[in-house]
Amino acid sequence: MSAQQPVKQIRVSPEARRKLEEIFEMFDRDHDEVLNYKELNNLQIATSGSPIETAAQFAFICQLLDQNPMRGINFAGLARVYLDSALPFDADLDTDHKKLFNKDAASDSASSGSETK
Ligand SMILES: [Ca+2]
Repeated sequence: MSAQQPVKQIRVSPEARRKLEEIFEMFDRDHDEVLNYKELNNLQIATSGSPIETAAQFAFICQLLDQNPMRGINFAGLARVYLDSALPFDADLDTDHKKLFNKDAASDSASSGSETK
């Protein structure tokens, strides 16, 4: 038994990967494959309702994810935000994905009059 396993790559199920890709593409507005401060901030506001307050905070997040703050967070970095339990983020991929893409389900009411099969 080894004392400690190095954290290299986290496991991402196909479903989680699809959700991550949808979220990433939605917020990577300039399609440069990284989420910069502004883009990650938009994601943060859309999911948690509160912004990343300072560029320093963004830089700190980048450091936690082994990302370059001058560029931003790439797909692997975003995956770690949601799926790496060693990191101090409490974001839930399914919850956030629903918030972003499934607005109907979030405010599901008893009426199902217009539902199609
Ligand atoms: Ca970008």
